[in-house]
Amino acid sequence: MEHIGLVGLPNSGKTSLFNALTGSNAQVAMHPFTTTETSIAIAHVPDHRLDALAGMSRSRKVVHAGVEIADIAGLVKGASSGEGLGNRFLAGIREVDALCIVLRAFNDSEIPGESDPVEALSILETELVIADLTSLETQLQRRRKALKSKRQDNITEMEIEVMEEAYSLLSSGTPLYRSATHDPDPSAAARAYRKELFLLTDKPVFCVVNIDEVDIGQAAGGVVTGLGSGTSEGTGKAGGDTARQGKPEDPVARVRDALGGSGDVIGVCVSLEAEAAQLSVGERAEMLEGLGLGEGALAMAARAAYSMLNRWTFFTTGDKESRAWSFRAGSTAPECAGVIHSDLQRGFIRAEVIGWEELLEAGSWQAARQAGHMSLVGKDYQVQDGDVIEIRFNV
Ligand SMILES: Nc1nc2c(ncn2[C@@H]2O[C@H](COP(=O)(O)OP(=O)(O)OP(=O)(O)O)[C@@H](O)[C@H]2O)c(=O)[nH]1
Ligand SMILES: [Mg+2]
Repeated sequence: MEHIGLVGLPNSGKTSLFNALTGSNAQVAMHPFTTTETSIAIAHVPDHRLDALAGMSRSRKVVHAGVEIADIAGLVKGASSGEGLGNRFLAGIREVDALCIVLRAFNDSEIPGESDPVEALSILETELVIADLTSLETQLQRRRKALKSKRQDNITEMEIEVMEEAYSLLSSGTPLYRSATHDPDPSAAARAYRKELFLLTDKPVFCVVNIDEVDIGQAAGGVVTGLGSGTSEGTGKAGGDTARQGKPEDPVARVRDALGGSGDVIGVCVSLEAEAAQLSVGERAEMLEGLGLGEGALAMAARAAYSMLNRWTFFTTGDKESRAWSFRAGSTAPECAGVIHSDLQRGFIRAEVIGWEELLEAGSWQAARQAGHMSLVGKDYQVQDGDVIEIRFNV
């Protein structure tokens, strides 16, 4: 399961977001550093395609894909040299596959903390870069020494090169995820090796800008959408800009500019989403709809995380269960079968595949098969996002 860490300054709303995403009840408070230890919980990824398929199959059970979320202690300027909770954030971040940077843009004079999201982003990036530099320096020294004394002859030039390249980027203040040159098309070996360095900024990022309630009302459907490099950027920007006439520039747009395309940026009013998350599914949909928030931020955040991690979803459906399975984009049918169970991959014979929309149109598996809409695919088939699959196997 993918693992995403929430990173941000104190009082940016990380724990509130964590609770909303995972249905947890971790402590939220106005004082800084409320969270001191990392907590981890699973967020179910809302998916309307799965709901529709489950409805069609009258499934007794519906299983959404999940993603693991870690709520990490806040960090402040100087954290890498001991300010605030110091390096407590490091352990939490090392483990995750991707970073969700939470930036406060809501104003509340009673709650201390930075409320300029661009300033916050710059502080966070500086701390992450310093932490990476420190860790890389130690690793480089160790490697150079080993190379010199020939104690360890399995260190290659490539490895030193990868380290030095990363070092020079970080020294110029650039988080690795911002560097296009860092990742044009490194060899598989270089890529694998870089992962072993466990650098914090060598992970994909996306930003959640925690906006004010008033801004949602004014920018209904605008500010809240717009996955930076993704599908709805146009509408997101347009909505935000027109809605904010006479106001300072849209904080989401400002963060998007500051991040320069290195990750998706989503505006979320975390306090509202947290409230909505307490409601039943029906009431929640009603509340979000009433506020012009559509499906809400949780689904959007999950999608941003998925696209960032290069994950797609396939489905299985039947009267017993409908289920969403997450897989690495580009996987073959047997690899996807292996996501369900290793036996299915080992004994894979072929699979019946149909797009989720086509299946819904047909009305049932049976009807789709009779109408000849089902494809019978072999081991080379590359599974597409939204495919519904039935696997034939024999072990
Ligand atoms: N007005 C407003 N307040 C919010 C919003 N999100 C969070 N808060 C408040 O901000 C304070 C801090 O929220 P938390 O979720 O505890 O923030 P955190 O980032 O986890 O803070 P630390 O654990 O201290 O790093 C609480 O009083 C929340 O109620 C929001 O969208 N609007
Ligand atoms: Mg917290």
